[in-house]
Amino acid sequence: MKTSSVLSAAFALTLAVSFNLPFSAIAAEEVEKSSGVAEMKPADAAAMSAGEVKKIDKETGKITIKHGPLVNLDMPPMTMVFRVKDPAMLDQVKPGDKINFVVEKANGALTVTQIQAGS
Ligand SMILES: [Cu+2]
Repeated sequence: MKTSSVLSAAFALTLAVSFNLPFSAIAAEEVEKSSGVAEMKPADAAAMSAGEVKKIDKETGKITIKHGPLVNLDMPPMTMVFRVKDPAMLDQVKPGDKINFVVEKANGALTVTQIQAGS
């Protein structure tokens, strides 16, 4: 071991000992704070909605989906028409498909930004 390593190890040890009490106090406080956040849901899970494709209109870039509750838009289940962000998304699905999708409000229009095969 080089002299400098020994010195920095000794310095680190000194730091650890001298700050031992404050560190313990901070750690205990962090545990208390985090226990209150445990029930939060991940944002991604809330944004993904379930639905069934009813109709596809490739010419206008629109899709009709019988959807479940849209949590992020505070919308109850219904059948409605959405725009799609990219017309190529309409090639991935066909009427009758069960899907999971993400819908966002873009320029005042409800737009489907992601589609995945659902179950
Ligand atoms: Cu709706």
